[in-house]
Amino acid sequence: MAQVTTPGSPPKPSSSRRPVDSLSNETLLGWLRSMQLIREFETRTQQAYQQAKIGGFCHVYSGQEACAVGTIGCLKDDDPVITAYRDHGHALARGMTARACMAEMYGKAPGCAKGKGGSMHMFDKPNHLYGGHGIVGAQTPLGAGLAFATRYEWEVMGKGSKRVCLCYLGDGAVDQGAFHEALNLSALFGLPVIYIIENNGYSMGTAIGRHTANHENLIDRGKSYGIHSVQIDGLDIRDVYDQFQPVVEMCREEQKPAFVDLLTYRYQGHSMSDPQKYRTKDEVDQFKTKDSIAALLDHLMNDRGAIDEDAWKAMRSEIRDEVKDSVEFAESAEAPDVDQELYSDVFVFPQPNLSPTRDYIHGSKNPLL
Ligand SMILES: Cc1ncc(C[n+]2csc(CCOP(=O)(O)OP(=O)(O)O)c2C)c(N)n1
Ligand SMILES: [Mg+2]
Repeated sequence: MAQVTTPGSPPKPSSSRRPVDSLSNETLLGWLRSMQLIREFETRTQQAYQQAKIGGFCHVYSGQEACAVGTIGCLKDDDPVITAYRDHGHALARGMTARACMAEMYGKAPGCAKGKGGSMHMFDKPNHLYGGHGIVGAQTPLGAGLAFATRYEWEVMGKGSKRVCLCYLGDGAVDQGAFHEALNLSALFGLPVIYIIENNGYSMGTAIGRHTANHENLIDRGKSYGIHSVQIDGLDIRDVYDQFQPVVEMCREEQKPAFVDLLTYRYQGHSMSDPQKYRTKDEVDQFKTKDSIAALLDHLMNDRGAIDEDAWKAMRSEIRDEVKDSVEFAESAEAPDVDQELYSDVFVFPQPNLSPTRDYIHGSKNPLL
């Protein structure tokens, strides 16, 4: 059996007074709530999938919550974010409602992509989330493109201010050619994009040491393109903040890319149909002893005195209600209107004999007719 080799022991912030200590209790309680919301949401997602209410591929984020919440917690509201298919956590962390996210998975009309994308395609333009992408590594050139657009808008068109794009990918995506092309162009053009490898040690059932060379030094990939590269413990949200915030500031100010190897672990199988023969229960249990929600709760309770048992119980109960409501909402919501939606939001205009919407696409006359 292959041994998982992450998380390792990335460097910890050294000073006793840490940057995260200057943040308010309110901010850290917000992180706790957000992480617990994702955990609860994913539990319900699995239940709904097992009841065949959700179809298609579905990958849950349990265990990795500190990655999305901690890194998005360092952004401004209009910084673009793009990710792979394990995307429910990023969507919720970016501000999508549980209702829009759950309805999307149920394939219902009020879902964030009108029920046409499903679990792997969470899009939320008002919150600057550009997916949810199912092809491994495909979002990396798109992340470079988003960063190019922000820089062009600010520098050439004189609109808005400097922005940074977060482009998440799994450890499996670092073997893809498109990823290397994206890194090369980002360094060459000075694109403000941070490639965040959510390194959970596995690409489906293949341990990282079996799918990529020099896996213990992933940051060498970034460095080889002259890109500022750091490794961060993604299980500890306070470490994520302390080490990621300066990276965001550097990219924003200097308008150039960065690379982050964010060490994490997923508690559930790769997708909903994974017998997990490639790892032991002991290994999973060992990582659960370093659970990121438990660690933040411990800090807030015992170091800051910002929450007590009763308040934590109340927070969890409120979150349970919010997620339950999202499930009820998704179950009772309407499915998309097939006549209206099947051939809209597509790049290729439908054949005249296939769709009643052929004359007008997005309210405009179909130019092919
Ligand atoms: C180009 C491509 N090849 C193969 C697949 C099948 N596939 C789906 S997920 C996955 C594993 C990716 O693992 P990783 O990038 O580590 O992300 P994680 O699931 O761990 O979040 C593979 C190989 C795919 N979707 N796209
Ligand atoms: Mg992985």
